[in-house]
Amino acid sequence: MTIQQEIGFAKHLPTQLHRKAAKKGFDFNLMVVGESGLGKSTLVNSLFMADLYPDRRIPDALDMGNGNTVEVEANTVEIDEHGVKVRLTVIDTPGYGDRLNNENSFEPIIKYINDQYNSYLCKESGINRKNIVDTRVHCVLYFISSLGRGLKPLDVAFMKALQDKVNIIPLVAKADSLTAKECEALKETIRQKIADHGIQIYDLMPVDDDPSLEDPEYVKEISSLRASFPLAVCAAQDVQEVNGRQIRARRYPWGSVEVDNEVHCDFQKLKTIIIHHLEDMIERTETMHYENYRVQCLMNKGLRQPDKEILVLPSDDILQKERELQATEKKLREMEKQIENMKFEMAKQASRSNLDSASIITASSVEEKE
Ligand SMILES: Nc1nc2c(ncn2[C@@H]2O[C@H](COP(=O)(O)OP(=O)(O)OP(=O)(O)O)[C@@H](O)[C@H]2O)c(=O)[nH]1
Ligand SMILES: [Mg+2]
Repeated sequence: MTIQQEIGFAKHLPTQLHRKAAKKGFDFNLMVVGESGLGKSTLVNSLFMADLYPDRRIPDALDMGNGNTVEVEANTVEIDEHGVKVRLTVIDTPGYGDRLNNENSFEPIIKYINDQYNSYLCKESGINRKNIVDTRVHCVLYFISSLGRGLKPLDVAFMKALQDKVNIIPLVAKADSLTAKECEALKETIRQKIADHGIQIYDLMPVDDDPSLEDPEYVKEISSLRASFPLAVCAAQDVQEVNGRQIRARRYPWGSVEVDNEVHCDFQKLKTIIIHHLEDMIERTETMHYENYRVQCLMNKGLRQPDKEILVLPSDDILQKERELQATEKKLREMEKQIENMKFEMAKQASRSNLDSASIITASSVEEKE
């Protein structure tokens, strides 16, 4: 694999994490959510798969039946860059919005996210906690239509349902259908709506309170990325020849939209965020979102009434397994105690027999002297 084909995880991880990750490897799970036909499957394929497998033909959305994603589908690729192992899982979800009643569109997505927290919680309370594969969703790319006038009520409802569970990065999909001016206006409307509805989106790692303490390059990068939210993306799977260069582009009769060209869309910025802020997203998932879930679960197990909206109870067989694990752990602890007791008894006996032989020796030496 040549340098250009690398995704860049290794280069941007702090040395400490680099060394740790190099040894163990770590998981990063990225989910795409949004209305049907906005280009979710195409984007995730362009984002990583084509980089990793330049020679592999990734089926076009139209090659696969009618192209729709019909169920939550997770694909994992193992990336090894300069000894840093990343297990990257991309979770593609079915688009919503094309039904009259979209009430249940949330269900499979929220269920998937909760199920991963739940299984992590169960594994964490089991005996073997060392090699847990982390399937928790660390980031959701939320696709907003470029044809609308901002956020639809369903977008608002969806993002509100997700905001306490995952880091959301909002995207304007198929940005190639907008002029630069239209794109900026739509971004502004979306930013305004997000603020009006109090929706929590992923806030890039904050710079130090005193920006002069930070690396000026870093401060510049964060400010530029923040100002670009929601990122306007377009995607294409096919590699085209544009001006003698092989690039991913959408070709139109009047010209080409280059996916990786920063002037044409924010695709590169999205890649930068995922790569540079991966560690931060993993940490926030652990310390904020998973912690919320864990606390809710604990409260639900008897202390308080469950929060109906957030909680999905562990299923009966998972609870049963958890009970079995706890029983095994208890037995092990009892056995350990018994072994400790036996050791103690043996040591006591040994010291007693030592004492006895010592007193015999002393007695016999007294006799000898006499
Ligand atoms: N103009 C334009 N078309 C795109 C873009 N990305 C994808 N498409 C096209 O849009 C259509 C739908 O793309 P998909 O990737 O299947 O969309 P999806 O969001 O996964 O759809 P569902 O699986 O039904 O939710 C395909 O014909 C793509 O070629 C884009 O950035 N711009
Ligand atoms: Mg799809």
